[in-house]
Amino acid sequence: MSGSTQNFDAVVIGAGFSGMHMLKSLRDKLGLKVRVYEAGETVGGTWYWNRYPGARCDSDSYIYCFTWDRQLLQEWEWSERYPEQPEILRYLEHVAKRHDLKRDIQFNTRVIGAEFDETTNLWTVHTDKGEDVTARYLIAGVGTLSTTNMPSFKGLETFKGKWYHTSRFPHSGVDFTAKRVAVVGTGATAVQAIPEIAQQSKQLTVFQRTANYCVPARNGKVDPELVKARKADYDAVVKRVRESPFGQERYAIPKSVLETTPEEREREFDRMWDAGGFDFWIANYQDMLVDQAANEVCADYIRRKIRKTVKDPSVAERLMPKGHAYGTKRQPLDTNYYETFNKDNVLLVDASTDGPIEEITENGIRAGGKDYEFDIIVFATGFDAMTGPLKALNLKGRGGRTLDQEWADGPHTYLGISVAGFPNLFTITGPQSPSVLSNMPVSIEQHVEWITDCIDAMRSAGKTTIEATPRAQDEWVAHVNETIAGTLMTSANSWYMGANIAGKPRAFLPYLDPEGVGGYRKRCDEIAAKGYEGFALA
Ligand code: NA7
Repeated sequence: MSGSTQNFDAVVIGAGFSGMHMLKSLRDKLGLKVRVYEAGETVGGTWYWNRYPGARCDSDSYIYCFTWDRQLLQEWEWSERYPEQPEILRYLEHVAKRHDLKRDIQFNTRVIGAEFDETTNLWTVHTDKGEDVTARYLIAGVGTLSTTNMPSFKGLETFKGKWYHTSRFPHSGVDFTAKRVAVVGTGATAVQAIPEIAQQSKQLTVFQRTANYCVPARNGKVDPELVKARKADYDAVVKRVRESPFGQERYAIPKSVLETTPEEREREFDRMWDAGGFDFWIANYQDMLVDQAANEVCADYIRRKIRKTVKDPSVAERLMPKGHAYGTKRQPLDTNYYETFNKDNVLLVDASTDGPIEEITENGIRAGGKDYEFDIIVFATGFDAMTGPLKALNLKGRGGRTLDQEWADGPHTYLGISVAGFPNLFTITGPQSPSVLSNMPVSIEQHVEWITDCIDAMRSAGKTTIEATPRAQDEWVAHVNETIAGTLMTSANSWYMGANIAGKPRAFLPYLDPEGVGGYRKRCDEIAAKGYEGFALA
């Protein structure tokens, strides 16, 4: 270490929703000296990187924002029900300016490693700019869906056209006019992008590996009276979402779908379908995700919708999900997704019926023995979710142990906030916390508040380190796995299960608290109230 090494109380990695709030909280509430490192050239995280056509949030804008700035909740006017990527980025820029956050954020700088020094009890953090700094606390706000999954397609380097991954789209945009375009993937990202690209391009071919169950978003302007009512009621709104099952004002129907008459459930399904958004997924009948027969009733409704919307019966058949239960993969929200396949310039190539992608050629894609020619290929192939961004940090805990070693068979954390053997490391919305199963800002704020209180309590008590005990961690991992084992979620090849990445261990990555994000919050608060039960403080 050189004599000029800078020392901070805390280093925060990432300047998205998590890192921005963490900085605000540690700096302005606790008075800590904080440095944030951010790989992008400005704030925004996921909303800085994901610029593909149609990129927008799937949570309603009135709850997809910071709630710690109550004044801003009143002042900010979202233009639509679901904010579009540029609008969210504008919002985050505004917050950064309003709270003077950028002076403590170093942009265009990626953290490439950090190790815990067992003699000084400090983390040394290394960046790609050649800096080494030390910090007592290391806080990862690296996001859950930020490590791009770009499968190694044979022949990609030979393709003469242009290709892009949705999560790394050019800032200047892509001109699809008069172009023959391929989209690979049909996850939540592709479902947003496909209708937009179909409108802009000459010809669009969609390569589908697994058909998805999509439900309508029903985006649009929000009734000004409703906006007004929500603003007048924001304290209660915030309380409700914090205590809710999924960080939204959505609650399951407390009844088995199998106990309803066909007419009754059809009415309920129609209501949810017409309302749009996540209702059909997380406010459906309570046994939808635990009982195969109940699930099939819900799945059947969506299949009937697909059949009705898509004019060509053979295309409709191929768009119909088979082989996984409804809701076990991330719910895509769509705007004219199924309708897009009625357009003359849109072709569906389905891996199971038309044959899988074999290779990328000079001129396009070969699938099922057939050659398709393209000017542009868009890969909407997702992310190495949750564990990927943390592993990429190359952290070394006690004894030089790495997360690759600790997590060889899937994540091991305590509460999704802490990892045994990695003292003073906090992971905002880390694996085995509700995170991606909730409206993200709600879970981010909960972790940021908890971490801030924890550091404050440590400082008051004169403690230098906090770390999860191996026993508490083992019990938490067992609890996370037991909880999900009673559902259908483990049956799908989803990114929740790590199944989208070759060689990734099969393990459920988030945590589904039976009592929702409200129950999880209570658990975390009780643990803190009991003097950080399950943690060792020294
Ligand atoms: P997803 O949901 O992981 O979707 C990726 C899509 O790409 C999905 O349809 C995959 O098929 C497909 N895929 C992945 N690898 C391949 C290969 N090698 N060949 C063909 N097709 C492939 O990512 P998204 O970006 O859509 O969404 C991620 C989250 O971001 C989203 O859920 C929101 O939370 C925000 P598969 O289903 O694996 O068969």
